[in-house]
Amino acid sequence: MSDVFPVNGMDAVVFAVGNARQAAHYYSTAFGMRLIAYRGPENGSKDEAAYVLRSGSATFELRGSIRPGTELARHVAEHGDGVIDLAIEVPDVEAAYAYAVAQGAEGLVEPYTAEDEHGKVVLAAVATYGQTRHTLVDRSNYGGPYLPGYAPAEPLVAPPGTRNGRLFQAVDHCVGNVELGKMDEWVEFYRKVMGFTNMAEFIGDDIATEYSALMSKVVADGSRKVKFPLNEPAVSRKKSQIDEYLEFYGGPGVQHIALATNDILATVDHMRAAGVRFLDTPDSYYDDPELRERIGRVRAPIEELKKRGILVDRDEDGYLLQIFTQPVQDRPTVFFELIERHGSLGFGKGNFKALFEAIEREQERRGNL
Ligand code: TYF
Ligand code: FE
Repeated sequence: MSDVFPVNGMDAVVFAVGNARQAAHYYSTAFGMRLIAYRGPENGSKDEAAYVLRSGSATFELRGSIRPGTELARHVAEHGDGVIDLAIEVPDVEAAYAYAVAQGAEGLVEPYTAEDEHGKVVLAAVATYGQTRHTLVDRSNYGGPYLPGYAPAEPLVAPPGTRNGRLFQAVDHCVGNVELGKMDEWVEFYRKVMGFTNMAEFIGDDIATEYSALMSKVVADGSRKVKFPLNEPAVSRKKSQIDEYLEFYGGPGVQHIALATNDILATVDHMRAAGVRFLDTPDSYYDDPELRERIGRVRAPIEELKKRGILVDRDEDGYLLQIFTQPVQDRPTVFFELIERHGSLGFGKGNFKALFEAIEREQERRGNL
């Protein structure tokens, strides 16, 4: 079957932040990312400063307004720091945009070509949940550091002292929170507009009412390079973590970005030492004989995982190690996940109970449960 909406992978995750200069410092020191490009008043950008950081194939762009009254300043005032764009690399922007809009997507930016001495990039954008967008990017004829208009930049700090000088190598998945009752509409949006299909992993009614207080489904492109889980709050005994997000973000938006690492132990050690806080996992998780039996042998001693609070899940294809940060800004909104996959294509279904209990302990500490 031919792919109606071929994609090459995630292009960049674009953040709107209150202070891009300081955010660039945080993602450099704490996440081990390398500054590669910059756009600001020094090179023709009157209203914004933007810092582009890279780790392996993962690219983050951090954008801050340098004046009052800009669209970006308003976005940050309304939502706090957050993700405004999950950019997707596609082989043919014109075709992808035309297909998406014909299938009912709201077009935000018509296809156009940006050019400089490094070549050409074709760009367009469509709207998704909340104030979030998907920019569609074809950079196959471009050799510059990021996009035309951005100057190359030197790293802010020395790379982390890990084996390959980085803490993660790719964006594994990007999760969106949508309003109550809207999850299936957004699943349908990605099916219609991008030809994405539902992956097997989901949190249905049964799990939701028992402990998770959310429902979740995962959509992915045909090649599984781009994976977008979607959450909605569930009506349960407690206030859903998704309601807390929607209240503090001021509507739907990106909840977490999962970063793929091949040494989660070293990554967690570096990030913790740099001041990143993670969700705690009680010792009972590791001492549960049923869990020990189910996960079998993994590449590190359980004691080492326990020390760091790293979770383990196993399915028919293999296993994964994962851990979640606390929210990374003042508002209880966006957080990160670190994931080390060994065959498993899942999202840690076996950890949902322990994970959601940990999230609820934090919600309670914030007085939002
Ligand atoms: O992406 C996922 O599905 C997992 C589990 O609020 C998850 O990381 C799902 C919902 C949530 C936190 C984590
Ligand atoms: Fe996740």
